Amino acid sequence: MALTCGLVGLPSCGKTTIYNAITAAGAGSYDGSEMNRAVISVPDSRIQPLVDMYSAPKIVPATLEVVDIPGLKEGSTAGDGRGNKLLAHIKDVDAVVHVVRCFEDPSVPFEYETIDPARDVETIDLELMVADSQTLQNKINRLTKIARAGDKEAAREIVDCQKVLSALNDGIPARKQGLNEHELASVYDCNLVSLKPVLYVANIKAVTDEENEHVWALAQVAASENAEMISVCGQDEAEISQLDPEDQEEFLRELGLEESSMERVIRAAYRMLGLVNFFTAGEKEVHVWTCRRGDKAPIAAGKIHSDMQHGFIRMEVIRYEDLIKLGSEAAVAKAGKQRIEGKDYEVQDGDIVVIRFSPPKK
Ligand SMILES: Nc1nc2c(ncn2[C@@H]2O[C@H](COP(=O)(O)OP(=O)(O)O)[C@@H](O)[C@H]2O)c(=O)[nH]1
Ligand SMILES: [Mg+2]
Repeated sequence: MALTCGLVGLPSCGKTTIYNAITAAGAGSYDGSEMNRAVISVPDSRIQPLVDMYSAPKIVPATLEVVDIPGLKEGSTAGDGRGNKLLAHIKDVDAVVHVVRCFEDPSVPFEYETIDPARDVETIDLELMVADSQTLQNKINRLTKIARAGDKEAAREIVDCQKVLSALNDGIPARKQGLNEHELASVYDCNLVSLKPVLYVANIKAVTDEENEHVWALAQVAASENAEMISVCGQDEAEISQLDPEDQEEFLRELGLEESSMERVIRAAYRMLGLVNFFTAGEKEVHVWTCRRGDKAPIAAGKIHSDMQHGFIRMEVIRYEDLIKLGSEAAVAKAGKQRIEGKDYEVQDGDIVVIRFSPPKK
């Protein structure tokens, strides 16, 4: 159950190009109507030392799913069903990666005459908000009947939904409305697309463009909502992603990049979604698991198996750094650095865990 990042943006902003750069999928860029989907392994420099230490023959890395969602543009959510189908795909993602065209190239046709990141972001946001308005209105209509029958909870939810709806009508995406916990709970089942966290990607021609006016404009947009922006040389990096790993490193260095766009997107997605990696390690395999920062031990255990969550007894934890420093599990235990944690423990990035649980009775 990998988390999903959905690439959105105006036609010809470079979504498929960036998708290829991130996933090395080599998807065709010609016909914009296809939805592309790939699962990428999340690199983690701690895997190899663990594999060496346990002589594990198998590695299971954490994964992230990337979806290239085409077709969103001015007016696409109004009227016919096509826009709604698109939005269904956006509803499925955990995070939105909004690709914005920041390169000038008259030979690549675009929706508009000019390059204007703020306008492009607003255009896409408007489509998301139109869809969310419909979703909220439907919920309000449904709840109104229940509220009329005397349901107080429904009446309260209507108030929250109406507040969000009216801010949407004022042009404020749900993620920028500063919703409090109980307002969020009231709209939770609507799965609003304008509420999803956004990472902005400036698609640029060359690293030297990183400071061009368009990138700067997009950086302002991102800053205004405390979102992150990264710039990616879509075309170059899509080509590099097709090379052997060693060649990739060399070409990236030539471009002045330390990390590939895949690594940068993953890092940003991890920060945005508040994800941490924890491990199970043994002589059979080293397995990387992902949970949200703040998840308690039983929830994290549930990522491994639902029985481990429901029958959770305790979690035995050692820290990756301690294991590497001291050289073996036994040495870590001897140094008194193995911990026994209970139900309230919040799993930390770099924890190596063993779950003790009682299996369900047959
Ligand atoms: N010059 C230039 N062209 C690009 C760049 N990124 C993408 N393109 C081209 O722009 C066109 C549209 O890109 P595509 O990825 O298909 O856009 P999509 O419609 O958003 O999926 C393609 O012809 C790409 O080759 C770039 O950084 N520089
Ligand atoms: Mg495309």
